Amino acid sequence: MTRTTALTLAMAAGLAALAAAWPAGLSKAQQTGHQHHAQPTQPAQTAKRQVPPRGALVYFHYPLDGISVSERFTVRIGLKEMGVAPAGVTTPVTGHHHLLIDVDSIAPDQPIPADYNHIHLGNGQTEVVVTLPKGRHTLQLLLGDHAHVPHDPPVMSQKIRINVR
Ligand SMILES: [Cu+2]
Repeated sequence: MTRTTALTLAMAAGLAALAAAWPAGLSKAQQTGHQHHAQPTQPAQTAKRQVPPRGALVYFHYPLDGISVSERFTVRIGLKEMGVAPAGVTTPVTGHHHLLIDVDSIAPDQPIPADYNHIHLGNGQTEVVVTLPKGRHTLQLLLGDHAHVPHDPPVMSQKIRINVR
């Protein structure tokens, strides 16, 4: 991604999304802001990945694949067969949403990065307002467990393409 994208997103996503849930592994210096939840007590590499129920599905209510949107728009998220819980909550069969913007691939056994391309909805939100530069972008949803680690297999949406006009 370009730096322009990063800066634009920084303004758009705001503190709510970005500060919501830094994964473990970032340095103290990077963990500015707040801690709404307990940090994992183990390194994520050794954490056992949660198994999602049959039929678990995360999907876009909005936007849909192929549409054009204005620069500032709301992403609305749907989830089947599982529940949404804030980061840090270990209730079975729950997770919190992540919006991946222009991300090619992720490491499914690692905590989801927290940066301008990986937006954590760590307070249990099911929608998020984003602002993107004009042009083509991809969006994808990925559920993460209490420690921001994807389930096994990952509960991940289709990658959609949008045009920001
Ligand atoms: Cu997360």
